[in-house]
Amino acid sequence: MPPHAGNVALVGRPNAGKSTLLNQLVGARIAAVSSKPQTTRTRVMGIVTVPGLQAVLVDTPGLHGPRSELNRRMVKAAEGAMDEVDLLCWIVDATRPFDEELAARFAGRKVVVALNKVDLLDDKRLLLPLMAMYAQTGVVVPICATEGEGTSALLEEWAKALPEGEPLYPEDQITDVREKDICAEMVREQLFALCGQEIPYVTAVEIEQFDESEREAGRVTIHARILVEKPSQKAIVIGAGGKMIKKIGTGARKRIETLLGVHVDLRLFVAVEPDWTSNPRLLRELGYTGE
Ligand SMILES: Nc1nc2c(ncn2[C@@H]2O[C@H](COP(=O)(O)OP(=O)(O)OP(=O)(O)O)[C@@H](O)[C@H]2O)c(=O)[nH]1
Ligand SMILES: [Mg+2]
Repeated sequence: MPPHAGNVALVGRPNAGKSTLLNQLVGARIAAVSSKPQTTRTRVMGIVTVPGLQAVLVDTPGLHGPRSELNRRMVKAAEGAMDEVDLLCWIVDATRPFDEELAARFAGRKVVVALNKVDLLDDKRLLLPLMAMYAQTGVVVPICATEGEGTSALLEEWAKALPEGEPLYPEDQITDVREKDICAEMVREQLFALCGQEIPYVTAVEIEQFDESEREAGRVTIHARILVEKPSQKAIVIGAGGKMIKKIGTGARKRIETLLGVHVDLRLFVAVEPDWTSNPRLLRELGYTGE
């Protein structure tokens, strides 16, 4: 069979497991994952190369009803990605009822449906009626993104749906996201994991310094600034006696060290920027484009 290659957008509702699937397929943690919805804010690119297929993946923010300017840009980033790809892979949470609204929205598009989180279904017979409903939209493949189950069947369906073509990227390249941007995502992931319900949504992370001058010697120094909207939020992120910020730093440092393969000296600073979720200039500087 001639090789197939093309662009695939991972789309769906917030929290369906899009970023988990991206990380699983590229074999590294390049996208932030959390149990809270709206973790992903921008497009994250990953590359999967297996015999006969190279899929260039775009992980997108979940499709949701936008409230703030930041939310609006997130949805726009997802919609923009949808328009530019050869194939949509709709990631569905199998524990949720059939999603009529998105099914209608994707009608007429080339779609493969990944029915995710099947490990959470006590009774696997529940899968059949769901698969039948999603089959109206595209070929359905049940998967468990956290364990990687069903992913080879998914890649086979992608290969069938993508045009014939030679790989565009070297087979060992897994992303074109800058290391610096992945590091910011890893700090943001810790904010989602550790900071309660409100804080993740009012914080952003900016890498102020990424010093690789000692990389050969096995050391990289990173300074990251965590933006919040109010002084009270700054106090929460820092925590009593600096405990919270320390935890965030330790968690993020471990992930970044795994990614870079060197010792990382990570310093975190917290700054109040009252209107960062609505200020176009700040949003642009933070990489949230889509005016
Ligand atoms: N049990 C189980 N949990 C999963 C599976 N896939 C993802 N999850 C969990 O679902 C939650 C959301 O995963 P994400 O990958 O962040 O979801 P997302 O679709 O990228 O979400 P947004 O970026 O907010 O749109 C996390 O807690 C994951 O660990 C799965 O196959 N089984
Ligand atoms: Mg995500």
